[in-house]
Amino acid sequence: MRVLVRMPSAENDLLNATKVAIALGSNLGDSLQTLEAAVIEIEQTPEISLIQKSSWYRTKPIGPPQPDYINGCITCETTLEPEVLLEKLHQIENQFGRERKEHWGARTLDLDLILYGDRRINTPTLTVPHPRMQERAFVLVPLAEIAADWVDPRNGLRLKELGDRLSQRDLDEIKLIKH
Ligand code: A4P
Ligand code: MG
Repeated sequence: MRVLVRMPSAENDLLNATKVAIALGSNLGDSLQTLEAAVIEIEQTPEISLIQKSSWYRTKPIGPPQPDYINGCITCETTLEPEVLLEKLHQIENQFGRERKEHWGARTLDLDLILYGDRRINTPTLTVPHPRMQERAFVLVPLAEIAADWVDPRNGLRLKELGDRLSQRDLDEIKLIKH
């Protein structure tokens, strides 16, 4: 009888890791400082390793009247399953004083899971790819900056191509503020 023993090792962890894209946003408090600190917090999670971080952009709010946002994106590798990763992101949001009052309302920190490898996920608590990513310059522009060739599994289009479909009006709503 053959017995397979799986040894936990850095190599195994790497083999099981999936590339994910996370969008960060903030429009309350010292947003830039919060976002930079949130990236460090994500990076310090043992099961997550940061691949790349985009520039930060000042963006006009979508939703009820509220202050401008700062938005950006990161790509990471993780061995966490999608729901566990979402839970971790919620924990970090809470750590930075996130309160959920109004739908699409102002927040100290919003962490959205945009892409999880090439998986399509539809559960009551998680939809991936993020259902509104293709219409949002504040997600597509920073994400295309660091992952232009990543393909949206819903339509086979690269992020760069999705970004090229944004209108000039959408693009006018976002301004690069920090590399
Ligand atoms: N949820 C489902 N799928 C996901 C996913 N892929 N990533 C669920 C993250 N969460 C996901 O989210 C509500 C619930 O969505 C979660 O409990 C989770 O189980 P939330 O963060 O509590 O609330 P929300 O962010 O207000 O809701 P939603 O619908 O995710 O809003 P969006 O689409 O993220 O929009 N304008 C600018 N300029 N910049 C922004 O960043 N963000 C929003 C929020 C509105 N306007 C904005 C911005
Ligand atoms: Mg959110």
